[in-house]
Parts: sequence; C-alpha cells; structure tokens
Amino acid sequence: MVVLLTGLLFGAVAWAQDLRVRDAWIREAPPGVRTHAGYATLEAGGAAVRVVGVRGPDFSSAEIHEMTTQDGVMRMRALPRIEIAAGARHNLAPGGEHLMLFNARRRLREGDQCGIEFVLDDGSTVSAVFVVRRAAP
Ligand SMILES: [Cu+2]
Repeated sequence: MVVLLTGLLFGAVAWAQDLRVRDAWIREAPPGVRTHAGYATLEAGGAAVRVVGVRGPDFSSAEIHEMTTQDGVMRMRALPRIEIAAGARHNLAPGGEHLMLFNARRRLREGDQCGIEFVLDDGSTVSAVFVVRRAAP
C-alpha cells in the first residue's frame, strides 16, 4: 500500500512538472457575449509537452486557436495541438495563439476565476486558474 501510494504521488508530481501555466487570464466579454479568449504563458519542464485539448466547467467547449491574416483579413483557426520543447516557453497572447472558450455558463466579470484543464497527449491533465480581466495585465 505504501509503495502504491508513493507511485501515485510521484506520478502526479511528474505530470505537474511537465507543464507550468503562468499569468493565465480570460478577457471579459461585452454583455450578451458568452465566448471568451484566454491567454497564458506555458512552460515545459524537463520533458516536451504536447497539449491536445482544453476544457473547463464554466464553458460548453474550448479550442486552441491561432490568428492568421489572409488577404488583409484577420482570421482564427483551430489548432489540433500545441507542442512545447523541453524547457521552452510558449505564449498564448492577444493577436496570436489563444484559447477560445465557448458559451460561458455564467457571466464572467473582472476578478472572477475559472478553472481550465489542459489535456496532454498522454491523457494526463494540468489544471490552471484563469483570472478574468478587462485588459491585458
Ligand atoms: Cu479564437
């Protein structure tokens, strides 16, 4: 039993070390708009990280998006994954890659917090708290 518990603890620590989520925030939306953009800095630990999905209880669904410019028009498209090399940093920032968070189940105001889970390709998840803000910190 002790051995089993130790194994579980080490497993949990190893997952948590692979992906660190910093400066996570969600932009407050105008009244009536329930789709939000989320931003954060992602840092991989000693091993490469592949994020294959995001989700959170406050939203019906969520996607990883990138902004592209086609014929002078800004467009968003869904990315199937984010790959971060060991020790590298990956920014989700306004004008670039971001999380698209659909159909908020409650009105999100500045200062509110939302839990978001990053799903990695080994099936593990990393949880982070996103703070709702009106403008980039
Ligand atoms: Cu988007």
